[in-house]
Amino acid sequence: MLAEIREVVRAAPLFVPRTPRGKPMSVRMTSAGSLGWVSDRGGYRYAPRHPDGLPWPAIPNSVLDIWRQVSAAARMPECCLVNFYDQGARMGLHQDRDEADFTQPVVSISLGDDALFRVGNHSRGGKTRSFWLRSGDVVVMGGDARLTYHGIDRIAPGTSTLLPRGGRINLTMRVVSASDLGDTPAG
Ligand SMILES: O=C(O)CCC(=O)C(=O)O
Ligand SMILES: [Mn+2]
Repeated sequence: MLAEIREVVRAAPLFVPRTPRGKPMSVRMTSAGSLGWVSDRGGYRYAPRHPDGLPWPAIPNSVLDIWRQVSAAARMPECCLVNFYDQGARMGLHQDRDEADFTQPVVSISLGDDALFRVGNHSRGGKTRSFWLRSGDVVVMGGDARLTYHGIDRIAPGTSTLLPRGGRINLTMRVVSASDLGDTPAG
């Protein structure tokens, strides 16, 4: 899987996304699939091309195999977002809600250093729980958990030897577009 992700990053280099207010995020990211997640002054959205203008590479088979094994979903993912965390990177609490079909799960794969994953509620605030995600861990955010707030407080440098220069890769597979079965609300 790592070799396939390296191919993705060769074709679609990691970039530093900016929040809609212009603040650089601490993770570097890229995507595979027909749509990739991007963020800049234009807002959070899925786009058919990398910021450099090239189409995103295909989602690797090893990654799709995990989706098939754990998702029990009728649809296949259209995006595999690739996040790279170096020592100081984190990701604030957020919901994944730029997709049109919340009946489909988000499936996350962790590779490399351990990360402290925080899970909250369906709205901001309230009690949260934290878990260490280790290399090889897979998290399915589906059903009632599809829209829970989540984030990464920090990574623990030096806890994995998978990546020669350390750090953490997180892959999240997402179904982005509305279902064409007509069983979800229009829009
Ligand atoms: O790095 C992680 O485990 C979570 C990533 C995430 O929540 C996201 O990319 O939306
Ligand atoms: Mn997320």
